[in-house]
Amino acid sequence: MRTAGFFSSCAVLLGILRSCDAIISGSLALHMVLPANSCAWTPSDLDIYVPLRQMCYLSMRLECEGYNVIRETRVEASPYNTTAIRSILTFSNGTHYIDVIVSKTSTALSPLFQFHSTAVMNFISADTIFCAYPNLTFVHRALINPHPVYYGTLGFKTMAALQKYASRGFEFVECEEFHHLPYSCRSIPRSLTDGGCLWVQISDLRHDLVKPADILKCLGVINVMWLLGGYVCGAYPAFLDGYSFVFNNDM
Ligand SMILES: *[C@@H]1O[C@H](CO)[C@@H](O)[C@H](O)[C@H]1NC(C)=O
Ligand SMILES: *[C@@H]1O[C@H](CO)[C@@H](O)[C@H](O)[C@H]1NC(C)=O
Ligand SMILES: CC(=O)N[C@H]1CO[C@H](CO)[C@@H](O)[C@@H]1O
Repeated sequence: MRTAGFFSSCAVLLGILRSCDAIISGSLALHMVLPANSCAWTPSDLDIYVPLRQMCYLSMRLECEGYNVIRETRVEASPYNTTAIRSILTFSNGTHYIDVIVSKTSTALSPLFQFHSTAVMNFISADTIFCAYPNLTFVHRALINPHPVYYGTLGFKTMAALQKYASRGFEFVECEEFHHLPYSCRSIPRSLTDGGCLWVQISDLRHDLVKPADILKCLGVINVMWLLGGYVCGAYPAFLDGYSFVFNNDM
């Protein structure tokens, strides 16, 4: 894993992820998901997602590695955008920057399905690499997540993010072009335990196979269900509102 830039070793990072119930998402996770020969860019940023209860511990671990908070942005939700993100902390050691995205819920996973497109619905945990739309992502295709685009007050930021992935070779496609593939239609609900998700174990394979259910338990959830929604395929102007629901033990 290309983390040499941020920590003394990969083991340090995986240890932090494990002890803080945290995940990596964003460019680095996408980079890990794509086959090496199809990926001409290298990620320059590290985004760590963490649940609120582990934020202090994560800060402490990062400080031990020479990183200090240089900026904190609180994210306020409005009635039209119900973001799962509580705040974003930027850490730096002078030369390297790490964004820590703190979720409001009991799991680091909840912001994932509010991202701008399927291209970034991937994560790395201490044990696994996960991809929500492997059929699309592997061929550099992505569906736009309508909710942040239509309701996000940060429309221009979302557009900039989409532009970034377009410049990295992603083509944003219409649902109709791909919805014949299983689990690739915006109008069909998905869940972390359906057959469309790809899980690749990265922890020591000499040990027992780590099942997705165990990984989810470590990350504080039983399941997440989501629907991208948007204009229903072939039924314009019917509009389906997207959602993502987190199921956890506290329910
Ligand atoms: C920040 O951390 C990286 C990785 O450990 C290291 O290579 C770099 O020199 C550090 N920067 C400073 C200013 O210490
Ligand atoms: C949601 O709205 C609030 C306030 O209107 C804004 O600060 C925040 O950035 C928005 N979030 C997104 C994801 O657009
Ligand atoms: C065409 C294609 O890539 N199909 C794959 C879609 O994803 C499922 C489940 O991950 C695979 O079994 C298919 O082969």
